[in-house]
This record gives sequence, C-alpha cells and structure tokens, in this order.
Amino acid sequence: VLTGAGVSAESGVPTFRDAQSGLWARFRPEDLATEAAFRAHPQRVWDWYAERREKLQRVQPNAGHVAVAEFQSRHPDRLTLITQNVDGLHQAAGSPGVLALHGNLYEDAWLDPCALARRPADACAVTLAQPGHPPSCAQCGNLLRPAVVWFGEDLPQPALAAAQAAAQGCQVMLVVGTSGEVWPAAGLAGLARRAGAKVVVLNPEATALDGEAHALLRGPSAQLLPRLLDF
Ligand code: BJW
Repeated sequence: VLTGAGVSAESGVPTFRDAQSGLWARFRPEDLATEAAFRAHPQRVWDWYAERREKLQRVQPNAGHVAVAEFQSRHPDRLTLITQNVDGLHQAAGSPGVLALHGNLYEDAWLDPCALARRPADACAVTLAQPGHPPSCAQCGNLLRPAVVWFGEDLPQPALAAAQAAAQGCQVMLVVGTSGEVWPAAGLAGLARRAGAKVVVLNPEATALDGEAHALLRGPSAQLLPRLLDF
C-alpha cells in the first residue's frame, strides 16, 4: 500500500494540491518546502511547520488508517505500508514498520554538520529559541529544522530501498490518496506494475498514476479501504 495526503483528508489534515483547501493553494512550495527557503527565511518556515504540528495534535487516524493497521494485525507480514505522509497517523493507528519516505513532522534534525566539531551534528546542543530564529546550537549557531524531506533532497535511503523492493515483490499495490505528482515515490506504482503486480488506484479524483492502474476505485479512502481490506 502506497499512501499520500488524501488518506488523512478525512482526519481533517489538508492535502497539498487540492485547489481550494490544499497547502499549496495558499503557499508556494518553493517558499516553504526547500532548504533554500529555510536558509533564506528560517523563522518563517519554522513557524509554518510549528503551526502544522500544533494543528496535528488535534487529529486522529480515520477508518482508512485503521483498516490498513487491522489488516496488518490479522495478516502479519502480508502488507508493506509505504507512506509519503509526515503526519504519523498510520503509526498512530497501529501500523507496524511504516516506510515513511518523506520523514516525520514531529522530529527535528540539524540543518548542517556541527561547524566546531567537524563531525555529524551530534556535538550540537540546543539553546532556547531566540526571537526571530528557530532553536539553534549554543556553540556553533547550527539551526534545527523539521526532519521532513524537502524538494531537491534525497529520501531516506533505507526506507526508499525497502519500498522499491516491496514494489517489485508485491502481487497487488494499492495507491491511495496521492496525486502521483512527486517523485521518486510516484515511480513505485510503475515499478510494481512492470514487475507483474496488479495496481489499484483509490482516489476521488483523477491522478497522474491512473495510467498505471489495472483498476480505478473512485471515492474517499476512509470509505473504500475498510471495504477492500475486510478479510
Ligand atoms: C483523497 C481524499 C480522500 C483527497 N480519500 N484521496 C522525476 C521527474 C520530475 C521531477 C523529479 C523527478 N525526480 C525528482 C524530482 C524532483 C521532485 C519532484 O518530484 N518534483 C515534482 C513535483 C515535479 N522530487 C524531489 O525533489 C524529491 N527528492 C528527490 O527526488 O531527490 C533526488 C533529487 C535531488 C535533486 C534533484 C533531483 C532529484 C523529494 C520530494 C519531497 C517531497 N516533499 C513534500 C513535503 C514534505 C514536508 C511537508 O509536509 O512539508 O512531501 S512535497 C508534498 O508532496 C509532500 C507529499 O508527501 C508529496 C506528495 O503529495 P501527495 O501526498 O500526493 O498529496 P497531494 O496533495 O498531491 O494529493 C492528494 C491526493 O489525495 C489527491 O489526488 C486528492 O484527489 C486525494 N484525496 N481527498 C482519498 N478523502
């Protein structure tokens, strides 16, 4: 199962590309979801993520997340869950071993290696946030950033490699709630199809991956997934 933002839509989490309610309807991705944007305006980007973190405190997994987790619990090791989502709702629903391709909104990472220690950032230590700046290292000034994958950044290699192996080894891939616009995640559907899997797209709207699908199920995932995975 490969999921995107749409699987969390019925939990009240905005998607990215919905023309009205999507995050990119109000903000330009290049102003917020790139390293260059963070370096240019660290506080603006930090605040945007802080606001999203705060809103996510109030959301719960929906019937779609739960259906996947319950299937995994009934059939251990039969379903690999790959998500582009950073909201942690699959994990909150109880899905084990989620392959999170775009990181985790709740975690932070250091922007740079520690300038003083010339080592990976493990020598850095947080100081209190100063007004106008995200939290930074008291010694070298290194900034904390959200541990998500921005445009132009590599995906976490172990998760991507495991996702590609699962795509190449599966019999069926469900592609749920993603526009299929963002690579390399979008390429997993074609990888599965070329390796012989049946590909089923679940989405209320057309997607860039519909051409890879053997079947298209039009509808919201919180309704479709419980019916599809009820065995
Ligand atoms: C419902 C529903 C309901 C609504 N039920 N469904 C090859 C070709 C072209 C470009 C590239 C390429 N390879 C790499 C690139 C560049 C780039 C990219 O893909 N660009 C394209 C946009 C053109 N990719 C990258 O930069 C990636 N890195 C990379 O490739 O590194 C190597 C490299 C480096 C340098 C140069 C080149 C290569 C990194 C991508 C990182 C994506 N990051 C984000 C932000 C995460 C942090 C944050 O949250 O702020 O990840 S962008 C955003 O898009 C987020 C999502 O995970 C991702 C995918 O979006 P998703 O989930 O599909 O959401 P939507 O909104 O698009 O769609 C929602 C869907 O739900 C819709 O279809 C609705 O209809 C549906 N829906 N309600 C079910 N109830």
